[in-house]
Amino acid sequence: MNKLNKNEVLVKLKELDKGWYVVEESIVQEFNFKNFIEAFSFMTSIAFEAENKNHHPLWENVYNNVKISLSTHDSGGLTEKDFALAKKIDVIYKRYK
Ligand code: H2B
Repeated sequence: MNKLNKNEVLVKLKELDKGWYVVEESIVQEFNFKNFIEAFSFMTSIAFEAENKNHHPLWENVYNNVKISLSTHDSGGLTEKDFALAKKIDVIYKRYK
């Protein structure tokens, strides 16, 4: 899969919900929930999507907070796959808002 250039990344970033930011070769977002169970349920929904797309997040969970970082290691940077998964994550998160 083709690595996106800086300009393409900025264009794609605008298509996502607020809060996603670029860190080196990845996009990052933090999500907050009522409690741990909601945070974990959110992660479980993403896990099914990740398996389905064969594209997996790097993430960190502390109680009600989930920090997600997306990158395509196989391509050495950001690709369409990261933005497709980010979009899906935005949709899933709306269930908890
Ligand atoms: N997930 C992410 N985020 N980046 C990858 O490059 C990646 C992945 N590669 N999930 C996949 C699996 C790869 O390891 C397999 C072999 O297709």
